Amino acid sequence: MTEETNRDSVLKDLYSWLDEEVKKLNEEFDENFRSPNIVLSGKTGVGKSTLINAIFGSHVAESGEGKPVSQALVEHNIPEVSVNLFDTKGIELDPKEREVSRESIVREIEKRAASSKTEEHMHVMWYCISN
Ligand SMILES: Nc1nc2c(ncn2[C@@H]2O[C@H](COP(=O)(O)OP(=O)(O)OP(=O)(O)O)[C@@H](O)[C@H]2O)c(=O)[nH]1
Ligand SMILES: [Mg+2]
Repeated sequence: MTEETNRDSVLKDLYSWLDEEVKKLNEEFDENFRSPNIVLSGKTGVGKSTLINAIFGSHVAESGEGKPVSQALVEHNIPEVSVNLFDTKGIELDPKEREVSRESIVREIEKRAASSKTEEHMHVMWYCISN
């Protein structure tokens, strides 16, 4: 075998191995990210709970104005929509209240990150802002 054909053969094997690996990663991705976990954060009253209700097309999260409504991190899901949405206590001007919101989110992310199952991890954060 010449040096050139030997190199071609090694490259062919390498491409075929890479192809298999990418296929496996894609399969794993499709399996694990069927239902991504998304945590919503943002200032009080910005519309986090309203956005969750709009995505699900049903009233799952309490919303309203005037005073902070959502007081804790709460998971919402419905069988028809393949996402798990996590509503959170809004970020307030008061530093103590703000810390309560931050801590509850960090605690949830860390708890989930400790799992060996990637489908249990928190995958995305939506930081909601108002214009
Ligand atoms: N005009 C308008 N009003 C909105 C929109 N999104 C939310 N609202 C209103 O804003 C108010 C607050 O909405 P919520 O969804 O309760 O806000 P939140 O971020 O969950 O608030 P907290 O739970 O208190 O932190 C409600 O009266 C909603 O109807 C929007 O896109 N446009
Ligand atoms: Mg809310």
